[in-house]
Amino acid sequence: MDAKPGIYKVKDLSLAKAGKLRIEWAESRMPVLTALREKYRKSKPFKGFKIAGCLHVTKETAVLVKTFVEAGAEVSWSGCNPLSTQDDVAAALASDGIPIFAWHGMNVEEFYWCIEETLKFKPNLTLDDGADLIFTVHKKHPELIPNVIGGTEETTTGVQRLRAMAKDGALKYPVIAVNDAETKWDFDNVYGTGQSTLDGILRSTSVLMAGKNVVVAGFGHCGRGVSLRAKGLGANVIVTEIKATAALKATLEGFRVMTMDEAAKIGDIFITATGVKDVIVERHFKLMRDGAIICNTGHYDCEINIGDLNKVKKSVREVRADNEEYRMKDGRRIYLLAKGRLVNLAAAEGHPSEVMDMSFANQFMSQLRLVQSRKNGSRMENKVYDISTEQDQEIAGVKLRTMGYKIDSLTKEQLKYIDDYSAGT
Ligand code: RBV
Repeated sequence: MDAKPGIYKVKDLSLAKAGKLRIEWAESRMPVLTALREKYRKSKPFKGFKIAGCLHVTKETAVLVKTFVEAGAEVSWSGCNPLSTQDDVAAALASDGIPIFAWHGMNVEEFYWCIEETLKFKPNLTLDDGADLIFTVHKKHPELIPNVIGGTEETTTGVQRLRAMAKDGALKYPVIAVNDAETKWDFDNVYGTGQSTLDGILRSTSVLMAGKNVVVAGFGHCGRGVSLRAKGLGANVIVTEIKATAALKATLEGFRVMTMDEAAKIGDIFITATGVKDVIVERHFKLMRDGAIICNTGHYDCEINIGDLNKVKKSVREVRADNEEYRMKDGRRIYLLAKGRLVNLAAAEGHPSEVMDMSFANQFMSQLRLVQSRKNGSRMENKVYDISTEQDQEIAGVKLRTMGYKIDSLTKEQLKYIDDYSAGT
């Protein structure tokens, strides 16, 4: 471990060179974020503001962090999952003098220690993926709250919890729900999760997807993306759901819908994408075929009940990186990927840079909105804010342009027509 107290703690600083190359590669695929960097490099709107971030330390996140720094911010960063840190990227950030506390394979105590380290510089802004940082501020460091202008949240589960906090009056500063932006969840959650989840499964198993019964638990944005991509590789996709409308959508996309109790008997690969705990439990493990592969792509590692799996197992051994074979008492084998943590980040590299480009442009612009609200004295309430339609359209517009596409725009007459309620057939 390489560490400088209060400045960084990463696995191995000598990985910095490799990390820099990886970050450069991501940067070359992230034109929206780099355009924002160019735009604010001179004016430095974040000058004098400190951002504490808790978000997967990946090559894409590094591009975001460097963009904040170029725009004048002071940052301090931790990863938001014990298995998602890319150690070479963490080393590269540390060697650039960015306070970073993250390494792959940390335990839960170390995870919270890292968050605590990032809070020592008394941030004005928090940036979360999964809300662990903002929960720590609220529960353990209420003394920091008067200093905080607001925060942003990257993912579905985090936003859900923050909305619950706001409803109970427990949220003590404004938060912007980056996840709920159209340019985030209709892209990152669908195509990002779809591709990176299969990437994680393939890297840790190298199995043939064609012809497999792939059971996807949850048909939200993420589950839909995973289902579509698995189908594209020739899998027979089965969806399990608890929400009637989502299940109905899955059937009309051509997927079979059934309960997990039924699916457990026939699945070859199980992927949880629900945001809820105990989706696969003891009785399901008892029904599974020999050789079944199970993994999770939801934010927390509680969707597959690993305590239950340990209860019914006879032995366990690692057979490949991120792939553990659980042998049952009756001799069947079940393969658990990435210890039930998000397989796309733990066993692969997370979502591709092109899609994180839009998610992180939303992060940047939302943090900027919080700073500007402070500068112009407009008071934001202690609630969860959505990002604006204008921001979504701006980000999508820049993305399209950088991809080389042009679109039409409405004429004055067409605009008038849309609002004209006297017009009929
Ligand atoms: N996620 N980040 C990456 N490559 O940096 N990949 C996925 C990356 C985010 C994604 O936005 C999702 O909402 C969150 O991880 C789940 O923790």
